[in-house]
Amino acid sequence: KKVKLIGAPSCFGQPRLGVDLGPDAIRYTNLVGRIKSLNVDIKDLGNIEAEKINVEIHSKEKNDNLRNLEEVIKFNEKLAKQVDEVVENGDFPFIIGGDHSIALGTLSGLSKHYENLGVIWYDAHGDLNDSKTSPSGNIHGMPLAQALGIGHEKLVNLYEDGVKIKPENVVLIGVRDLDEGEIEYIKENNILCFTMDDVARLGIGRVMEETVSYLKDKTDGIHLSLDVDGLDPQFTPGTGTPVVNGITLRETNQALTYLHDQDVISSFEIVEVNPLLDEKNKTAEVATYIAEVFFGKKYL
Ligand code: DIR
Ligand code: MN
Ligand code: MN
Ligand code: MN
Repeated sequence: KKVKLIGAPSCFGQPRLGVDLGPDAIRYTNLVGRIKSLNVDIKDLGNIEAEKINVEIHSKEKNDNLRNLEEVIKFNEKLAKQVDEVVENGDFPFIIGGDHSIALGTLSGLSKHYENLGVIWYDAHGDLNDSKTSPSGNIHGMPLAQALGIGHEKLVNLYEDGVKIKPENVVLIGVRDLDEGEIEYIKENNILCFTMDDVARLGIGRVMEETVSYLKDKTDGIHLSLDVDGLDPQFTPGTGTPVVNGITLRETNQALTYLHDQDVISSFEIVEVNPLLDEKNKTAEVATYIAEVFFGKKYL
C-alpha cells in the first residue's frame, strides 16, 4: 500500500485564523522525508484548494448557528473527492488539517468504500453537536454528528450517497469537554467513550486493547481521527481549543505503537494544528512525531 498525503488547509470550521496553515507547518518539519525513512512509500498530493478567506468577516458570520457553512461545504466536497480517489486506487489516505470540520470530507469520501467503517475519535471533545446543540456555531464541533447522520442536510449529504457511520462503530478516546447535547447523544446511542477518567483508571494500553477488540470484527476498515487537542496542551499548545488534563505524549506514543502493530487502521487524519497559536512550531513537530510512530517508528 502507498500512503497518499493530503493537506486540508481549512479554517472555516472555527473562528481562529492560522489553522489553515497547519498542513504546511507540519510539512516544514520534514514530515515526508521522515516517513520515507521508515521505509514507507509516501507521496504528497499537495493541498486541497480552499475558498479565499475573508479576514474581516471570518470569525463574525454565523448563519443559523453554522459559521461559514458554504465554505465548509465547498471545501469538504473537494476533500471527499480526493479521499475517494485515493481509496479507489487502493492507497492509504493520510490527511493533515486544518480544523476538524475536514473530518466530514474525509468520512464522506471514505463512506462509499466501506459498509461498516469504524471510527476512532482521539480528541478532548466529542464533536457531536449540531446547529441546535452547539454553543459556538463552529462546525469543527459537529463533524462526528454529521458522519452519524445528524445535522444540516447539506453537510450530511455532502458527497454522493452521503455519510453513514453507525454509532456502534465509533469510539471516543480522551474526552474531557462535552456539551449538554453531546452527553445526551452519547448516552442515548450507547457510544463507547473513554473519557480522561477512563484513560487514568484503565491506562492507555487497556483503552486501546478494548477499542480494537470492540471494533475489529464488526468493521471493514477503521479511520483514526486525531485532534491534537486530545493531547495535553503542554505537548500541543498550538491549537484553537486546548483543554487541561489531556493525554500525554508518552501515552499517545503507546497508543499509536499499538495501532501500528495491530495493523487495523485504514485511514488517518491529524487535525487542529495552528502554527499562529504555537511556540516555535512545537505542535507541528509533535504531529509529525505522532505520524512517525503511527507509520512504524520504534525505540528498538
Ligand atoms: C465545543 C468545542 N464543543 C463546540 N469543540 C471543539 O464548539 O462545539 N472541538 N473545540 O474540537
Ligand atoms: Mn475535534
Ligand atoms: Mn478537540
Ligand atoms: Mn511495522
